[in-house]
Amino acid sequence: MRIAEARVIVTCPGRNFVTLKVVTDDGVTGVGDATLNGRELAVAAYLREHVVPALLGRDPARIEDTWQYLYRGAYWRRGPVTMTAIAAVDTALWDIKGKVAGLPVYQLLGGRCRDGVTVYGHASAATAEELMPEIAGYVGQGYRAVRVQTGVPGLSGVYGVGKPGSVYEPASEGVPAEPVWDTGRYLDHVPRVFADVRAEFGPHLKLLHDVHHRLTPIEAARLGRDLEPFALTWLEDPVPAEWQDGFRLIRQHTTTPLAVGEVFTSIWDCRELITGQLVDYIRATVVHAGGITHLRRIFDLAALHQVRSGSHGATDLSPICLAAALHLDLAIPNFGLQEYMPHSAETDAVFPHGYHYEGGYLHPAETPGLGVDIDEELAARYPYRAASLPVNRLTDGTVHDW
Ligand code: EZ4
Ligand code: CO
Repeated sequence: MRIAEARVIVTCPGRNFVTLKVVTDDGVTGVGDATLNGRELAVAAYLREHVVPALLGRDPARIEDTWQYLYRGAYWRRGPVTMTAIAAVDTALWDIKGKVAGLPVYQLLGGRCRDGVTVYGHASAATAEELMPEIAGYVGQGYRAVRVQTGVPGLSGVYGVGKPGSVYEPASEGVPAEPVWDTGRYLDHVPRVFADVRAEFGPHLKLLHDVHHRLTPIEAARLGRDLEPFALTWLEDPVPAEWQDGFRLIRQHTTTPLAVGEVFTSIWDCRELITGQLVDYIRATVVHAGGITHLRRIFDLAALHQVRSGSHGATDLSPICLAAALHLDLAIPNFGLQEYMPHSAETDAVFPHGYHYEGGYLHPAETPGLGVDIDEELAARYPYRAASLPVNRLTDGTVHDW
């Protein structure tokens, strides 16, 4: 069997997605997510111009060899554009292997380690009053873990806080928006919110919070300490992800568990964090960290050091990435949690899939391969629309981390 064709499909059913569809000379197809939020066309060009021509005629069964060929062979290793492109190829080849074998991908990865994939939902609201019903809504649907984000008094909007009841969307059309950030107000407000949430929902609901890389290490250490009475499951992205030494400092001050990794693209970004046990959850994803093959390698290293998975699963990761994540989540011994934010109805229609949510768990499809596809005719009705993630500024106008 040979790779006969590979198509790069860009579509915007409410938001932009890039997809690679690999077709074999036997007519078997496989899909891979190649979406890099706000930089979509860079990956599309990398695939179209540099990767697809080299794939044609290759044996689709050689997944690891193809990964090595694309990673080592490029000379320019790592980085989000390269690793997202490699991920798309890798994911599509796993899908093909599953279809050829007649098995869902999790079976190829060693089979089930658990009955279902525990997911966490996103409760967010501008005010504490609006927040409580949001959390209650998730509890009512059977969620056992909820990420809690709120607005901060004195700030007009906060990244990661969506409108209750609407699909989460961090990007906006055109060039970046420039919201204003104030660390002091944030550090003062967040522990109060968690005190109220714990009082309302009791000790057993798993609570998470995402800092979005906006603090310094010592500020994050203080927040971790202030949140200790409320026993968070994790504090996410407390400082910019490349500040590996920063995590050592935070660790020295707090027992609040730490999670990081949604922007990581390879094992080299998190090697010290994992081997030094400086974090508790590694949140790298299939689509941005080199596909199922490389993410498995990261999770295996993490397993040796008591670090668990907590893969990113926001709405800018397509249903193909979510499907792939579920197969991996089911098969690894050190699974922690999976982020889950339902896609819009338009997105779900463009990516027909067999995974389903039930009582706090997601379950991958039992059909061969990943159990997800792209409806190319429908996708063609939604042309690309330029959109960007925001740029964070302090009150004096300085560009800040996020
Ligand atoms: O910032 O998906 O945990 N989820 C997040 C998301 C990410 C976006 C980036 O594209 O932090 O909001
Ligand atoms: Co996050």
